[in-house]
Amino acid sequence: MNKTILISIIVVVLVVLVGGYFLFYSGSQSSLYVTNNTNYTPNTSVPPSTNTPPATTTPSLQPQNLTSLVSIKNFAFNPTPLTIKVGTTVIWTNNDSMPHQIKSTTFNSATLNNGQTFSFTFSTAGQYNYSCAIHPSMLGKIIVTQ
Ligand SMILES: [Cu+2]
Repeated sequence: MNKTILISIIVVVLVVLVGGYFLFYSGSQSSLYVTNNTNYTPNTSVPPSTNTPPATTTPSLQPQNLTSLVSIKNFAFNPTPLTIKVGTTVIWTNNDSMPHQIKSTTFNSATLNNGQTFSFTFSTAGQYNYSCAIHPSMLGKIIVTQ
């Protein structure tokens, strides 16, 4: 009878040991899956790179915010001709002590005294000739491309 009890105890101990071994083994397996999950984590951190498309959206907004400057100095427009892209806003600044007034078939400014500016946004491609309403010999040209 004592031998039977001893054998059954040994069997129980073996079952516990084997069971524990399998538990540990499966535990180490699950820890392997955890490291796999952490390997997948960088993939889920890839979506922040989808923040890049907004960055490409920003440049598409920038052309609409483009500005070009034309200086009016010594009875001349500078630069002229000026080549810009559609959507660009041109800002003329009168740097002469004399007043000037931009005149064209498309855009016209008020009389610009020294330091005053006039701006016009070109939304259609084409060539735009303009002059000074006060000094007709002052000629300028804006070339608007797509
Ligand atoms: Cu003028």
